[in-house]
Amino acid sequence: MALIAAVFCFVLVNSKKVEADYSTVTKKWYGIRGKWFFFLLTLGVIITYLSLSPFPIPDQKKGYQENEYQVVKVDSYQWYWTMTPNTVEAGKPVTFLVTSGDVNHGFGIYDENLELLGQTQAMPGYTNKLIHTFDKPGKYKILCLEYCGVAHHAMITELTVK
Ligand SMILES: [Cu+2]
Repeated sequence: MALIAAVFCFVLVNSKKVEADYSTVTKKWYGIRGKWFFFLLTLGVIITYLSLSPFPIPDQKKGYQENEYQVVKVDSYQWYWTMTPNTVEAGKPVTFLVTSGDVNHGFGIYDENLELLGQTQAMPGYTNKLIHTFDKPGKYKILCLEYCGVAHHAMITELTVK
């Protein structure tokens, strides 16, 4: 109670102090603030346009017929993946149809150096489509990107690209 009274008195005493005259300073800087706002707005619009214009990333559909796609059905569960088939060909686009049988998972495709090549969400009751073309044959890893429980880290499988 004494502390509240002390804070109250402190605020009361300090509220009666006369503030310095900042009118010349505020007038100058408020004018600059308006120009600065429009500069940042313009910069934001330019950066947004330049960064979003190449979407979708990458445009895999160019140069392919609809029947040239290899389709891989992906199901995810705590804590494993099922992929049918789990072998695809290099140089031909692969359509991954990704869903989940329980909770949300993250479907991430990694190369041998564990660099992320593509990813999408694996969601219960919904099928997400991810199109990726593998440039070279090899063993690719599928890791979960969304924390989904105690064995999330062990949710790994392999995709063979011939
Ligand atoms: Cu997970």
